[in-house]
This record gives sequence, C-alpha cells and structure tokens, in this order.
Amino acid sequence: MTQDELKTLVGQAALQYVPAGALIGVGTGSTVNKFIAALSAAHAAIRAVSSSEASTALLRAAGIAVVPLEQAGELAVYIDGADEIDPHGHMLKGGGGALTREKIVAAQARRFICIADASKQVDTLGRFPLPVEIIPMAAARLARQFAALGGQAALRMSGGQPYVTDNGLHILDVRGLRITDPLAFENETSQWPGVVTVGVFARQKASCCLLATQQGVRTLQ
Ligand code: ABF
Repeated sequence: MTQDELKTLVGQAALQYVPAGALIGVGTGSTVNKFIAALSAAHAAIRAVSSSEASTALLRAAGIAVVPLEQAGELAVYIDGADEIDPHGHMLKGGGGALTREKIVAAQARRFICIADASKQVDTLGRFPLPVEIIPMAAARLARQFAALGGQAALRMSGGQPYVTDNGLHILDVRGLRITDPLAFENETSQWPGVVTVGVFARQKASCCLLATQQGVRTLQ
C-alpha cells in the first residue's frame, strides 16, 4: 500500500470511534482529510468542532455541520493526526500550522484518537522539527532560548513572508531537539514569554493511536 492508501485505511478505521449523533472534534492534515471523506461517505449524522479553517471548509463541503467551540460542551472524541508519536502516546504536532486550535479542541474532548501511518512512530520525539506558535516580537529571543536546549529555530516562511497561522501569529520550527521527557519539556517551554503553543502534546496525549501498517491498522492503547 502507498502512504496515501495507508492514510485512507486509518481514516476509515477511525469511524468506529465516532458515536452515532455525536458532537466530535476534528483535527487537521492529510490523514484527517481521509477521515472527513470517510465520514462523508458513511453519511454519519454527526456535528463537528474543527481545529482549522482548512478542515472547516472540507467538513462543510462534505455536508457536516460545524459548531463553534464556544457553543460546544464536552466533545465525545477528538480525532487528529500527528507528525510523530512515541510509545507512550506523546505526540509532536503542528506541521500543518494548526497546533494551537488543535490543543484547545483536544482539551475539550473525552478521548483523543490519534490516526497516523506507521512512518510517524518514533522512540523519542524530535526528529521532526518542533513547531512553536509564537508572538512575532519574541522570535529572536525564543530562538536563543531553544538554542540553549540544543535546538536550531527558524521562522516558518511562506512565499517569502513569515507564515501566518489562523490566529494571525507566526511559527518557529525547531530542529535538533531530542525530547526525552515530553511532559517536562511541554511544561517548561509553554511558560516562556512569547510562546503561545508548543507542538508537544504530552499533557493531552493520545488515549489511543490507530497506526496504519502494511499488515493493517494496529491499535496502540
Ligand atoms: C495535524 O496534521 C498536525 O498536528 C500534524 O502536523 C499534521 C499531520 O499531518 P498529516 O496527516 O498530513 O501527516 O494533525
């Protein structure tokens, strides 16, 4: 199977975690796009809170009602992809730039189901550059703080300009980190002035990970 087919497989597998008629959280990215397609094909009578403008547009195009988080109570489940996942369910996320809204929506859900293909599985987080959404004026100072941890931070660019998130902010991508204690790392760096969200999800780790492999979908609890 190609990587695209693996994403389709795991997107379909996630349907079993969606209770009939539920209000669910939906993440962002190419794997989640497969999940949205599966939801649409299943004609599931659900409503969704979305973590990005991109997913909102896809959900609406699929005929799924999108509810603002402000009007939603607890979500039955949050389904999202990841850039890396470790054996304990800690994730590195934000390659798609939606990490802040992803963390907010995930915080309001009873369960976090991570959907990914096997290439995302790692022993230690940090091979993928860590996304950090920041207040723009803090960029240089935060780059120095990450350098002190052994990381090389670069401002994410798009078309020659700093990339702008759905929140109107910027992203630093930090290479060269080896995040051996994700919870301590998230707790520490989240408090640095100018950091809005770090892409380490350890406080809100996955309750369950569906991993697409050549042998089928494995469930890691
Ligand atoms: C989002 O989508 C992100 O947090 C992560 O960056 C990305 C994974 O994307 P893909 O499924 O396209 O690999 O969930």
